[in-house]
Amino acid sequence: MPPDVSAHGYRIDALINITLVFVTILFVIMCAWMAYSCLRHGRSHRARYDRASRRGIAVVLGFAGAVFFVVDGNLFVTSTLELKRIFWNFADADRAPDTVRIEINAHQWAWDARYAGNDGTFNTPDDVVTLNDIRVPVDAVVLLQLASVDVLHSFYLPNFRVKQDVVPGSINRLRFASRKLGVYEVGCAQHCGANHYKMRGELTVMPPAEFAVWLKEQSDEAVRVHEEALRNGFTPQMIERQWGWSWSENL
Ligand SMILES: [Cu+2]
Repeated sequence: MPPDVSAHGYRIDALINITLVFVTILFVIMCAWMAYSCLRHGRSHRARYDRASRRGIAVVLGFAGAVFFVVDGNLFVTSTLELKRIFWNFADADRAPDTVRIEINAHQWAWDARYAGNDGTFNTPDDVVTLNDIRVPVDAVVLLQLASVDVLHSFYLPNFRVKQDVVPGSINRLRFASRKLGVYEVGCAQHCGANHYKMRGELTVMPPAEFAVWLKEQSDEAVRVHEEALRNGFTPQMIERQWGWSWSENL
């Protein structure tokens, strides 16, 4: 996996690693058991069908049950708790004062991103709209609302260990926080058509001050472009970047 640069990705990695340890231990036990059986029973006697004793069946079921309980049980309990506390805890992210909110519009085959702009309100002419170019300040909690205009896509940030299906007709959410400056891949993790492989974007993690300057400049530019378009006879409905929605508070 690519390096983890998120605040909570280590939780996912820890879960994968501990599962890998369990599976490795089981694999070694199985191999040793099979090797022992082959050596012990090789040609020394003829194979024969054997109905196991009640005790034998109980031992096998007990062992299988214990494996299931420990390996799958750990996966289930840990992931359920962490989804509730962190990854799907959108209420806390929405309440935090410095949360960065972004609307993502997926389509074949690109990611549009929308920021509220200088007025702090979505779906207004000063919104900052980008194509395959998402920028966030380092260390801030980022809350996304994701929509699709055509087919199923999946917003995937491998370096942040988060992934969320984007479903036509509904708005899904995703939260993450970055802890390292850099440029990271945004991928689509659902096969969404012939050019699915091209559906990639960049997530740039910036110093907060630089991010604020960028957002302000882009918002001013958006207003200028909007007014120019109107002067040139475009109606607001004709302007391509007019796909936003009011930030949905109750999802
Ligand atoms: Cu896609």
